[in-house]
Amino acid sequence: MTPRLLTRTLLAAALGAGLATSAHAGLANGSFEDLLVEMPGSLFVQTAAENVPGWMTTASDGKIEIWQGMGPNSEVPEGPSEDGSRYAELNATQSSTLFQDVTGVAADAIVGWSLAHRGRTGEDTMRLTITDLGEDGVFGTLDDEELFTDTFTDGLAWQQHSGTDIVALGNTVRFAFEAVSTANGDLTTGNFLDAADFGVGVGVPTPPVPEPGTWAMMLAGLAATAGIARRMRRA
Ligand SMILES: [Ca+2]
Ligand SMILES: [Ca+2]
Ligand SMILES: [Ca+2]
Repeated sequence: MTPRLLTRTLLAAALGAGLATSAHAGLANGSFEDLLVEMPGSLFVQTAAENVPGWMTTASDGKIEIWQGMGPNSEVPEGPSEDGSRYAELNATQSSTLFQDVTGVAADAIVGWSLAHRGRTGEDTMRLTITDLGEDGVFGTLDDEELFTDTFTDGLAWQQHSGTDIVALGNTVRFAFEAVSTANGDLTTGNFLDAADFGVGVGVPTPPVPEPGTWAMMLAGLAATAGIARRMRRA
């Protein structure tokens, strides 16, 4: 390996270690970035759930509402997304539940969840409910067991919420979001949701990213390595 290649390889390894993510994602399209309809120039779209991969709704018209942020310097009062460029509003046109049914979580596995939530015109409140569907795998029957439920009230800034200590029962699990209240009193306008995830390893604090000082030391070390290699080559 040439000195230059060695330096490059070490640098790539250092950067890779800093960027690695480890969370196992149980949700599909939890950040709402994947969308099968165009939304050129539009702020939001109310579209059939099948156009939003991974997600389902109890709304009788089957519609899910997806918004796209305009970036951190948005002129739009509703503002940018928390993750990527898109997010969802709970309730497109009617009060309903936005959900995913997750399979393949082993019995006794410790699972966690995370999400980002904010209000649209002021403080909005949403509820997250995680339900084991029981042996019949059907929601709303007697063998259902609620594993977790909580409400979150947030203002106009995105807030991260997470939890880590849910014990799975080994059946299909429903991960469900509902609007509880909105600042303007209309349940169909408010409660923005982004960056939702659920599964083993989700919600656990990620290993600390090296401090800027550490990076500087690592880069100085690499530069020294390259310098030694250059001197060796000249010798
Ligand atoms: Ca997103
Ligand atoms: Ca709406
Ligand atoms: Ca059931």
